[in-house]
Amino acid sequence: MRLLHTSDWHLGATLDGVSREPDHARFLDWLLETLEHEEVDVLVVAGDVFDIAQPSAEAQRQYYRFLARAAASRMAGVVVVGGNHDSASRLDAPAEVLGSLDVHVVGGLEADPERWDRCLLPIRDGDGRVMAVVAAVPFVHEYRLGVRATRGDEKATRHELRLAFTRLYRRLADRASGRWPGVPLIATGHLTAVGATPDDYITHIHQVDRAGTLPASIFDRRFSYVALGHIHRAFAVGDRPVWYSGSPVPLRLKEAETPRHVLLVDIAADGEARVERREVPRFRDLVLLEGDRGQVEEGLAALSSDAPLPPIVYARVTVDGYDPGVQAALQEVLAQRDDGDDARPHLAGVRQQAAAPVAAPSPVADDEGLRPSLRDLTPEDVFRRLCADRGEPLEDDLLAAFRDLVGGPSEALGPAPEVRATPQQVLLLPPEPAEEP
Ligand SMILES: [Mn+2]
Repeated sequence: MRLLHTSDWHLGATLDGVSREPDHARFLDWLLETLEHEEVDVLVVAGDVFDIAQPSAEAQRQYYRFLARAAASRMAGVVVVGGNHDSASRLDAPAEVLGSLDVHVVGGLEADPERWDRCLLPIRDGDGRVMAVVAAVPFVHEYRLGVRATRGDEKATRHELRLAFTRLYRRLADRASGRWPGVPLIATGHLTAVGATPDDYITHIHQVDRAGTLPASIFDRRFSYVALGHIHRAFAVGDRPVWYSGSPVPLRLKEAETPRHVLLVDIAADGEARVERREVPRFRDLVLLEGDRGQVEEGLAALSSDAPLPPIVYARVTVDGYDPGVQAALQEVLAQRDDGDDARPHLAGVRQQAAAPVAAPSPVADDEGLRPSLRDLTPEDVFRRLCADRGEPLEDDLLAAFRDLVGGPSEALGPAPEVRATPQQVLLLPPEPAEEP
């Protein structure tokens, strides 16, 4: 039996205002061709189908159109589970209609273990024989498993979390092997397992385990293969047939640095799994231009790409002092290019960085000069950044007026240090791509 494992599509995603809809359209066309060409029996989508819990009509249309085409193919079935970005109930809503098309959706897990059997999906061949059973486990918050963070005893809580997941997968393996003896078992999951690197931007989707890593041992050994989602890079977890497929469309600059994959998995009748990475074609370049203003302008003028969609460009311009003309100058370089409107690169983010590090700490820049998440900032921090970006001196009476308006001094970070924005400290920051894998 042949399975194709993919995850983390994030349909509806944008990158600094640039819609990735054309990227996803091309990926889904390619995926359908690959499913056909490779004679795949089952497609498994391991969560984060959509980028946000309330996806646009356009993103939903893309999803349903794909499912309709997949259902019309020779495949025996499609399995879709919810990720941390998906709304479990929204994904589950059309489950019955989709089920009649052999598209099996499990958006969320019920709290009652008696109802977990819903996750067990027998995949039948043309003769109605069960080829394999998929234990379709979506993203599961620990409270669903009865795990609570106990303050002061992290080790015990972590142990409890691992135990809870181990029990979940063991129970599903018990039930599946009881009902369909001798049939290969496959599981899915949307969680953070060991093996991620800092470049993978792990987010801690479980409150009780800030280390964020679950070992491969939580997956019962009766599963021939475990298809994971959440981390956006393809790799095996330990030496078990437990894999992340990664995101097929690079959703941020870092992801564009490594090839994107789907995984083709052959499962023998005895349950032995053979995994092959299949590289997804590059539909668009995400480009970083670094240097002084002249170098970046030159780079932008000379930029070429053989990918079918126009590149998305980030610029990091080294400046001696804040240069208010950079953005406009780069836009002008773009306008001078002779590509048609459809082929012109998108300038997604322009950041200025001081040539020499500035000694005084500033709320504008964090340690690495990276843009902190908006949720780490107080309204006052944002106001200070705005003033700094615009070169407005932040006088005491202006600050007082601002505090008056928003109702007192900012609280989240305590009293902000007294800082006057000097040009060297100003960073024009590109909105970085989505925060979470
Ligand atoms: Mn994701």
